[in-house]
Amino acid sequence: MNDKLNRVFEIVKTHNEWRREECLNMIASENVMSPLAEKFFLSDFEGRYNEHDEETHYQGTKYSLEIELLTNSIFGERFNTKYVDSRPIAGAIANLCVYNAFLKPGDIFMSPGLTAGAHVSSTKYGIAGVMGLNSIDAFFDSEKFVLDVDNTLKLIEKVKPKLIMLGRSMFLFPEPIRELRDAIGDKIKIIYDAAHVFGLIYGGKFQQPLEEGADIITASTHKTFPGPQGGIIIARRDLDENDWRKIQRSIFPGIISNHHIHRLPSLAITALEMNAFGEEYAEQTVKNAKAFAEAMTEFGFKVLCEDYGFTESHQVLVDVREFGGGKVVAEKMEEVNIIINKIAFPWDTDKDVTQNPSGLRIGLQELTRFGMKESEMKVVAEFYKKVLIDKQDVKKVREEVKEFRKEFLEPKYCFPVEE
Ligand code: DSN
Repeated sequence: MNDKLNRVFEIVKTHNEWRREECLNMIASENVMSPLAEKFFLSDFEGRYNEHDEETHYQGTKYSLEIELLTNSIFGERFNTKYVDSRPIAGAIANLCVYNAFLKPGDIFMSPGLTAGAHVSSTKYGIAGVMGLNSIDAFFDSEKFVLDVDNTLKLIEKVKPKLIMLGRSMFLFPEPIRELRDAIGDKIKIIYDAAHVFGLIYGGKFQQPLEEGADIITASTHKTFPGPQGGIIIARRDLDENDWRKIQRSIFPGIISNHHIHRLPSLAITALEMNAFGEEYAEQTVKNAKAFAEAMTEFGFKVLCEDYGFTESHQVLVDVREFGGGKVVAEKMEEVNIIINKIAFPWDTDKDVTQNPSGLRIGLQELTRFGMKESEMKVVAEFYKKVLIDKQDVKKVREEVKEFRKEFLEPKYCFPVEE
């Protein structure tokens, strides 16, 4: 067989075995779909087009339109709104579509700021910068790890942003949406980037942004919400019809031509599974994050926000400067098949984000999905201790990790697959 073709097969097989069977996957932005959602991920929709505004512009689209509308309706029922659009092909693209709907080059908007956890798309380094937007960082309380409302309100008064972006990629505690909304009135739009916590929100175990005063949620559909990779935009039910039209125009013909229809059956299946199991899954995820943070603290690690209960989300943040910094430690942990990523904390600089920042951002949503509970969190934390504090032999710990993972190979909180 052609060597390169052979290598393609090998890469996929080896990767699948490694990440699905031998690793503890703890990247806070990742997850796996259910077996049923995976089964329906590949279909003829994969190669088809359905560009549309109010009208479809291709023939052969009756089922692709139906699956899109059905998917939207499931989310619409959950969030009590008719304003759902599942066409954005990524969370960052959902942000782009919203920015493009409401802002023009030079406009000022407010976002959390990179080292306070903003997604790169909301900073000058990402989509906001590419669009020529002027993104001003809100103030952040780096002890409590929440937005500093008083100073941010003063800043809002001074710079008069056209839009406020809340929600973070480093995200421990809810945003003070209600406080902001009450203080600023309804003239400035509040957008909530729910990408990381979307599954927790869907499961009713994190704040409910639309009920608390946000106008629009953008999200990706594959983090704590364990669906296919993609994005979604959901607006409050009483959003001005014109504003929703601006968003939809921004989606098509603005930003997206075709919208990767093949992911929608899996997205719909995941949403239905989340209707059935999402509350339990979200609750266990947060419990596991807290249990993991406690175990890490007991083993001597500097876990952030101990005085505030460590976390209300799927994430745990650990200051690992004493072990060489976030990059060094994340690479070290990969040697034992524990997959995590480095993260910059508020006292780091923007440059540190890609260099060697202070911390680790550890997500517990995927281990939870495979059935781990609080008691397993202690075992997982102990692997960190063995590597970083006890400096045990890496090969030995890797074998222990693989052995431990073998007990947790089936995703839970999902429908069975009928053969
Ligand atoms: N950059 C991703 C994260 O890991 O948070 C989100 O897109």
